[in-house]
Amino acid sequence: MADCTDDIGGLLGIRYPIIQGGMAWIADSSLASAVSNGGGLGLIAAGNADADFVREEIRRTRVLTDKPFGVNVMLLNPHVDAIMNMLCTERPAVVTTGAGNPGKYMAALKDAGIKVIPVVASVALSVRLARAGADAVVAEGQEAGGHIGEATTMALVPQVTSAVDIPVIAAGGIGDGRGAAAAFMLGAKGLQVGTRFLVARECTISQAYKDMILKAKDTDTTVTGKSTGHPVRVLKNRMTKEILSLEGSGGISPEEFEQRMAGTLRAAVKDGDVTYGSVMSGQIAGLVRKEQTAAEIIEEIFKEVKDVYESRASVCGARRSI
Ligand code: TUI
Repeated sequence: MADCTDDIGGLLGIRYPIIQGGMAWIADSSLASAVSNGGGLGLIAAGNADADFVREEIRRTRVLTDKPFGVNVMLLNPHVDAIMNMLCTERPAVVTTGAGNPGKYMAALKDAGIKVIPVVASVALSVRLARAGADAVVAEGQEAGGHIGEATTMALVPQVTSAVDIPVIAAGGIGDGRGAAAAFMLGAKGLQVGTRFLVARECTISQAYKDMILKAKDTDTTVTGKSTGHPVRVLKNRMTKEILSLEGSGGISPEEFEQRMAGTLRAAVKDGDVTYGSVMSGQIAGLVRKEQTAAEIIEEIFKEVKDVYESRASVCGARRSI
Protein backbone atom coordinates (compact mmCIF):
# COMPACT_ATOMS: atom_id res chain seq x y z
CA MET A 1 0.00 0.00 0.00
CA ALA A 2 1.34 3.43 -0.92
CA ASP A 3 2.58 5.34 2.11
CA CYS A 4 1.32 8.70 1.03
CA THR A 5 -0.18 11.30 3.35
CA ASP A 6 -3.20 11.90 1.14
CA ASP A 7 -3.91 8.17 0.90
CA ILE A 8 -6.44 7.25 3.59
CA GLY A 9 -5.53 3.56 3.44
CA GLY A 10 -1.88 4.41 4.08
CA LEU A 11 -2.69 7.04 6.71
CA LEU A 12 -4.89 4.71 8.73
CA GLY A 13 -3.28 1.34 7.91
CA ILE A 14 -6.46 -0.09 6.37
CA ARG A 15 -7.07 -2.01 3.12
CA TYR A 16 -10.07 -0.04 1.81
CA PRO A 17 -10.56 3.73 2.24
CA ILE A 18 -13.86 3.36 4.08
CA ILE A 19 -14.76 4.28 7.62
CA GLN A 20 -17.93 3.33 9.42
CA GLY A 21 -20.15 6.09 10.78
CA GLY A 22 -19.85 6.69 14.52
CA MET A 23 -23.53 6.04 15.20
CA ALA A 24 -24.52 6.70 18.82
CA TRP A 25 -25.93 3.64 20.69
CA ILE A 26 -25.31 1.58 17.52
CA ALA A 27 -21.60 1.54 16.74
CA ASP A 28 -20.30 -0.91 19.35
CA SER A 29 -17.41 -3.38 19.57
CA SER A 30 -19.32 -5.93 17.46
CA LEU A 31 -19.83 -3.63 14.47
CA ALA A 32 -16.51 -1.80 14.82
CA SER A 33 -14.46 -5.01 14.91
CA ALA A 34 -16.40 -6.48 11.96
CA VAL A 35 -15.74 -3.39 9.82
CA SER A 36 -12.05 -3.34 10.77
CA ASN A 37 -11.71 -7.09 10.14
CA GLY A 38 -13.38 -6.48 6.75
CA GLY A 39 -10.64 -4.04 5.73
CA GLY A 40 -12.25 -0.71 6.65
CA LEU A 41 -11.97 1.40 9.79
CA GLY A 42 -14.54 0.42 12.40
CA LEU A 43 -15.62 3.01 14.94
CA ILE A 44 -17.03 2.74 18.44
CA ALA A 45 -19.47 5.58 19.15
CA ALA A 46 -19.23 7.28 22.52
CA GLY A 47 -22.66 8.87 21.98
CA ASN A 48 -23.76 10.07 25.41
CA ALA A 49 -22.00 7.26 27.31
CA ASP A 50 -19.40 7.84 30.04
CA ALA A 51 -15.66 7.16 29.85
CA ASP A 52 -15.86 3.76 31.62
CA PHE A 53 -18.40 2.45 29.11
CA VAL A 54 -16.28 3.59 26.16
CA ARG A 55 -13.10 2.12 27.70
CA GLU A 56 -14.83 -1.26 28.06
CA GLU A 57 -15.94 -1.16 24.43
CA ILE A 58 -12.37 -0.35 23.33
CA ARG A 59 -11.08 -3.33 25.29
CA ARG A 60 -13.75 -5.63 23.85
CA THR A 61 -12.88 -4.45 20.34
CA ARG A 62 -9.20 -5.24 20.97
CA VAL A 63 -10.20 -8.82 21.73
CA LEU A 64 -12.21 -9.06 18.50
CA THR A 65 -9.71 -7.51 16.08
CA ASP A 66 -6.01 -6.84 15.74
CA LYS A 67 -6.72 -4.24 13.03
CA PRO A 68 -6.86 -0.46 13.55
CA PHE A 69 -10.16 0.98 14.77
CA GLY A 70 -11.36 4.32 16.09
CA VAL A 71 -13.69 6.02 18.54
CA ASN A 72 -16.24 8.68 17.59
CA VAL A 73 -16.75 11.33 20.25
CA MET A 74 -20.02 13.27 20.09
CA LEU A 75 -18.95 16.64 21.48
CA LEU A 76 -22.30 17.41 23.16
CA ASN A 77 -21.65 14.43 25.47
CA PRO A 78 -21.54 15.73 29.09
CA HIS A 79 -18.59 13.36 29.81
CA VAL A 80 -16.50 14.60 26.88
CA ASP A 81 -13.48 15.81 28.92
CA ALA A 82 -13.19 12.50 30.80
CA ILE A 83 -13.62 10.55 27.55
CA MET A 84 -10.84 12.50 25.83
CA ASN A 85 -8.53 11.91 28.83
CA MET A 86 -9.30 8.20 28.77
CA LEU A 87 -8.64 8.05 25.01
CA CYS A 88 -5.20 9.59 25.48
CA THR A 89 -4.38 6.61 27.73
CA GLU A 90 -6.12 3.88 25.70
CA ARG A 91 -4.82 5.24 22.41
CA PRO A 92 -7.17 3.93 19.71
CA ALA A 93 -5.68 4.47 16.24
CA VAL A 94 -8.20 7.18 15.35
CA VAL A 95 -10.60 9.60 17.01
CA THR A 96 -13.39 11.14 14.97
CA THR A 97 -15.64 13.81 16.43
CA GLY A 98 -19.14 15.09 15.68
CA ALA A 99 -21.58 17.84 16.61
CA GLY A 100 -18.96 20.45 17.47
CA ASN A 101 -15.42 21.80 17.25
CA PRO A 102 -12.79 19.46 18.77
CA GLY A 103 -10.00 22.09 18.58
CA LYS A 104 -9.27 22.16 22.30
CA TYR A 105 -8.58 18.39 22.40
CA MET A 106 -6.44 18.25 19.29
CA ALA A 107 -2.97 18.70 20.83
CA ALA A 108 -3.49 16.11 23.58
CA LEU A 109 -4.88 13.49 21.17
CA LYS A 110 -2.07 14.04 18.69
CA ASP A 111 0.57 13.93 21.45
CA ALA A 112 -0.86 10.50 22.34
CA GLY A 113 -0.21 9.36 18.76
CA ILE A 114 -3.89 9.29 17.81
CA LYS A 115 -5.01 10.34 14.32
CA VAL A 116 -7.72 13.00 14.66
CA ILE A 117 -10.44 13.16 12.00
CA PRO A 118 -13.23 15.64 12.83
CA VAL A 119 -16.57 15.32 11.09
CA VAL A 120 -17.49 18.74 9.67
CA ALA A 121 -20.51 20.14 7.92
CA SER A 122 -18.94 23.41 6.68
CA VAL A 123 -15.87 24.70 4.86
CA ALA A 124 -15.10 27.19 7.66
CA LEU A 125 -14.74 24.49 10.33
CA SER A 126 -12.71 22.24 8.01
CA VAL A 127 -10.22 25.07 7.41
CA ARG A 128 -9.94 25.87 11.12
CA LEU A 129 -9.35 22.22 12.03
CA ALA A 130 -6.86 21.62 9.22
CA ARG A 131 -4.85 24.57 10.60
CA ALA A 132 -5.17 23.12 14.11
CA GLY A 133 -3.54 19.87 12.95
CA ALA A 134 -6.37 17.50 11.98
CA ASP A 135 -5.04 14.49 10.03
CA ALA A 136 -8.09 14.42 7.73
CA VAL A 137 -11.70 15.61 7.85
CA VAL A 138 -14.97 13.87 7.16
CA ALA A 139 -17.14 16.28 5.11
CA GLU A 140 -20.68 15.18 5.93
CA GLY A 141 -23.60 16.34 3.82
CA GLN A 142 -27.16 16.69 5.00
CA GLU A 143 -28.16 13.40 3.33
CA ALA A 144 -26.59 11.70 6.36
CA GLY A 145 -28.56 10.26 9.24
CA GLY A 146 -28.45 11.74 12.74
CA HIS A 147 -27.25 15.26 13.50
CA ILE A 148 -26.67 17.15 10.25
CA GLY A 149 -25.58 20.48 8.81
CA GLU A 150 -27.14 22.35 5.89
CA ALA A 151 -24.96 21.65 2.84
CA THR A 152 -25.46 18.62 0.64
CA THR A 153 -22.65 16.12 0.07
CA MET A 154 -22.49 17.10 -3.63
CA ALA A 155 -21.90 20.77 -2.74
CA LEU A 156 -19.85 20.33 0.45
CA VAL A 157 -17.22 17.77 -0.57
CA PRO A 158 -15.64 19.64 -3.51
CA GLN A 159 -15.67 22.91 -1.57
CA VAL A 160 -13.91 21.30 1.40
CA THR A 161 -11.37 19.51 -0.84
CA SER A 162 -10.56 22.86 -2.49
CA ALA A 163 -10.20 24.59 0.87
CA VAL A 164 -7.89 22.21 2.79
CA ASP A 165 -4.70 20.32 1.99
CA ILE A 166 -5.45 17.32 4.18
CA PRO A 167 -7.40 14.28 2.95
CA VAL A 168 -11.19 14.63 2.83
CA ILE A 169 -13.49 11.71 3.53
CA ALA A 170 -17.00 12.10 2.07
CA ALA A 171 -20.11 11.21 4.05
CA GLY A 172 -23.85 11.52 3.61
CA GLY A 173 -25.85 9.61 1.03
CA ILE A 174 -23.19 7.05 0.12
CA GLY A 175 -24.58 3.52 0.11
CA ASP A 176 -23.01 1.71 -2.82
CA GLY A 177 -20.18 1.83 -5.35
CA ARG A 178 -21.87 4.47 -7.49
CA GLY A 179 -22.05 6.90 -4.59
CA ALA A 180 -18.51 5.99 -3.57
CA ALA A 181 -17.17 6.60 -7.09
CA ALA A 182 -19.03 9.92 -7.22
CA ALA A 183 -17.42 10.94 -3.92
CA PHE A 184 -13.96 10.13 -5.32
CA MET A 185 -14.79 12.24 -8.40
CA LEU A 186 -15.59 15.16 -6.05
CA GLY A 187 -12.06 14.91 -4.64
CA ALA A 188 -12.67 12.71 -1.61
CA LYS A 189 -9.92 10.26 -0.67
CA GLY A 190 -12.24 8.06 1.34
CA LEU A 191 -15.83 7.39 2.37
CA GLN A 192 -17.75 7.26 5.58
CA VAL A 193 -20.77 4.95 5.45
CA GLY A 194 -23.37 4.73 8.20
CA THR A 195 -26.83 3.69 7.03
CA ARG A 196 -25.68 0.67 5.00
CA PHE A 197 -23.86 -0.71 8.05
CA LEU A 198 -27.07 -0.49 10.12
CA VAL A 199 -28.14 -3.74 8.50
CA ALA A 200 -24.76 -5.46 8.79
CA ARG A 201 -25.14 -8.88 10.43
CA GLU A 202 -22.72 -7.79 13.15
CA CYS A 203 -24.77 -4.65 13.89
CA THR A 204 -26.55 -5.39 17.16
CA ILE A 205 -29.53 -3.00 16.84
CA SER A 206 -33.11 -4.28 17.16
CA GLN A 207 -34.50 -6.25 14.22
CA ALA A 208 -37.40 -3.76 14.07
CA TYR A 209 -34.88 -0.95 13.38
CA LYS A 210 -33.18 -3.04 10.67
CA ASP A 211 -36.54 -3.94 9.09
CA MET A 212 -37.54 -0.28 8.93
CA ILE A 213 -34.28 0.56 7.08
CA LEU A 214 -34.75 -2.39 4.71
CA LYS A 215 -38.29 -1.23 3.84
CA ALA A 216 -37.57 2.51 3.63
CA LYS A 217 -38.25 4.51 0.48
CA ASP A 218 -36.33 7.54 -0.82
CA THR A 219 -38.82 9.95 0.77
CA ASP A 220 -39.05 8.26 4.16
CA THR A 221 -36.63 10.43 6.16
CA THR A 222 -37.40 13.74 7.79
CA VAL A 223 -35.53 16.17 10.05
CA THR A 224 -36.53 16.81 13.65
CA GLY A 225 -34.96 19.41 15.94
CA LYS A 226 -34.66 22.32 13.51
CA SER A 227 -36.27 24.53 16.17
CA THR A 228 -33.51 23.68 18.68
CA GLY A 229 -30.50 24.24 16.42
CA HIS A 230 -29.69 20.50 16.46
CA PRO A 231 -31.37 19.07 13.37
CA VAL A 232 -31.46 15.26 13.28
CA ARG A 233 -32.38 13.10 10.27
CA VAL A 234 -34.59 10.12 11.15
CA LEU A 235 -37.13 7.85 9.49
CA LYS A 236 -40.68 9.17 9.62
CA ASN A 237 -42.94 7.56 12.23
CA ARG A 238 -45.67 8.53 14.69
CA MET A 239 -43.14 10.35 16.89
CA THR A 240 -41.86 12.55 14.03
CA LYS A 241 -45.43 13.37 12.98
CA GLU A 242 -46.26 14.60 16.47
CA ILE A 243 -42.97 16.40 17.15
CA LEU A 244 -42.82 18.12 13.74
CA SER A 245 -46.35 19.38 14.22
CA LEU A 246 -45.37 20.84 17.60
CA GLU A 247 -42.13 22.32 16.22
CA GLY A 248 -43.97 23.81 13.24
CA SER A 249 -46.57 25.53 15.38
CA GLY A 250 -44.02 26.79 17.92
CA GLY A 251 -45.85 24.68 20.48
CA ILE A 252 -42.70 23.22 22.05
CA SER A 253 -39.71 24.98 23.64
CA PRO A 254 -36.15 23.72 23.03
CA GLU A 255 -36.09 22.43 26.64
CA GLU A 256 -39.39 20.57 26.24
CA PHE A 257 -38.12 19.18 22.94
CA GLU A 258 -34.90 17.85 24.51
CA GLN A 259 -36.91 16.33 27.36
CA ARG A 260 -39.34 14.64 25.04
CA MET A 261 -36.58 13.25 22.79
CA ALA A 262 -34.39 11.98 25.62
CA GLY A 263 -34.08 8.20 25.40
CA THR A 264 -35.83 7.92 22.02
CA LEU A 265 -32.73 6.73 20.10
CA ARG A 266 -32.05 4.12 22.75
CA ALA A 267 -35.71 3.01 22.57
CA ALA A 268 -35.45 2.37 18.81
CA VAL A 269 -32.00 0.76 18.94
CA LYS A 270 -32.35 -1.44 22.02
CA ASP A 271 -36.11 -1.94 22.57
CA GLY A 272 -37.22 -1.95 18.93
CA ASP A 273 -39.67 0.90 19.52
CA VAL A 274 -39.78 2.22 15.97
CA THR A 275 -43.12 3.96 16.53
CA TYR A 276 -42.08 6.49 19.18
CA GLY A 277 -38.30 5.99 18.98
CA SER A 278 -35.77 8.01 16.93
CA VAL A 279 -34.88 5.77 13.98
CA MET A 280 -31.84 7.71 12.76
CA SER A 281 -31.11 7.03 9.10
CA GLY A 282 -29.61 8.66 6.06
CA GLN A 283 -31.54 9.40 2.88
CA ILE A 284 -29.85 6.45 1.15
CA ALA A 285 -31.89 3.94 3.19
CA GLY A 286 -34.09 3.38 0.12
CA LEU A 287 -31.13 1.66 -1.53
CA VAL A 288 -30.37 -0.65 1.40
CA ARG A 289 -32.22 -3.85 0.69
CA LYS A 290 -30.34 -6.76 2.27
CA GLU A 291 -28.54 -7.84 5.40
CA GLN A 292 -24.91 -8.77 4.76
CA THR A 293 -21.77 -9.07 6.82
CA ALA A 294 -19.73 -5.90 7.17
CA ALA A 295 -16.97 -7.53 5.10
CA GLU A 296 -19.44 -8.35 2.30
CA ILE A 297 -20.71 -4.76 2.29
CA ILE A 298 -17.17 -3.39 1.96
CA GLU A 299 -16.15 -5.87 -0.75
CA GLU A 300 -19.34 -5.19 -2.73
CA ILE A 301 -18.95 -1.41 -2.58
CA PHE A 302 -15.36 -1.52 -3.85
CA LYS A 303 -16.16 -4.07 -6.56
CA GLU A 304 -18.90 -1.69 -7.73
CA VAL A 305 -16.47 1.25 -7.66
CA LYS A 306 -14.20 -0.68 -10.02
CA ASP A 307 -17.16 -1.53 -12.29
CA VAL A 308 -18.28 2.11 -12.34
CA TYR A 309 -14.80 3.34 -13.24
CA GLU A 310 -14.50 0.82 -16.08
CA SER A 311 -17.98 1.37 -17.53
CA ARG A 312 -17.89 5.18 -17.31
CA ALA A 313 -14.40 5.33 -18.85
CA SER A 314 -15.73 3.62 -21.98
CA VAL A 315 -18.69 6.04 -22.14
CA CYS A 316 -16.25 8.98 -22.16
CA GLY A 317 -14.17 7.28 -24.85
CA ALA A 318 -17.24 6.80 -27.08
CA ARG A 319 -18.20 10.45 -26.72
CA ARG A 320 -14.78 11.63 -27.81
CA SER A 321 -14.93 9.52 -30.97
CA ILE A 322 -18.38 10.79 -32.05
O1 TUI B 1 -22.46 14.27 14.83
C1 TUI B 1 -22.95 13.80 13.82
N1 TUI B 1 -24.03 12.98 13.84
C2 TUI B 1 -24.74 12.64 14.97
S1 TUI B 1 -24.35 13.07 16.55
C3 TUI B 1 -25.74 12.32 17.10
S2 TUI B 1 -26.21 12.30 18.77
C4 TUI B 1 -27.18 13.73 18.82
N2 TUI B 1 -28.47 13.55 19.05
C5 TUI B 1 -29.28 14.61 19.12
C6 TUI B 1 -28.80 15.90 18.94
C7 TUI B 1 -27.49 16.10 18.67
C8 TUI B 1 -26.65 14.98 18.60
C9 TUI B 1 -26.41 11.77 16.08
N3 TUI B 1 -25.83 11.94 14.89
N4 TUI B 1 -22.42 14.06 12.60
C10 TUI B 1 -21.34 14.96 12.44
C11 TUI B 1 -21.81 16.35 12.36
N5 TUI B 1 -21.24 17.35 12.98
N6 TUI B 1 -22.87 16.79 11.67
C12 TUI B 1 -22.94 18.14 11.88
C13 TUI B 1 -21.90 18.47 12.70
C14 TUI B 1 -21.53 19.76 13.21
C15 TUI B 1 -22.49 20.74 13.41
C16 TUI B 1 -22.10 21.96 13.91
C17 TUI B 1 -20.21 20.00 13.53
C18 TUI B 1 -19.84 21.23 14.04
C19 TUI B 1 -20.80 22.19 14.23
O2 TUI B 1 -20.45 23.44 14.71
C20 TUI B 1 -19.28 23.55 15.43
C21 TUI B 1 -18.81 24.94 15.56
O3 TUI B 1 -18.45 25.29 16.69
O4 TUI B 1 -18.77 25.63 14.54
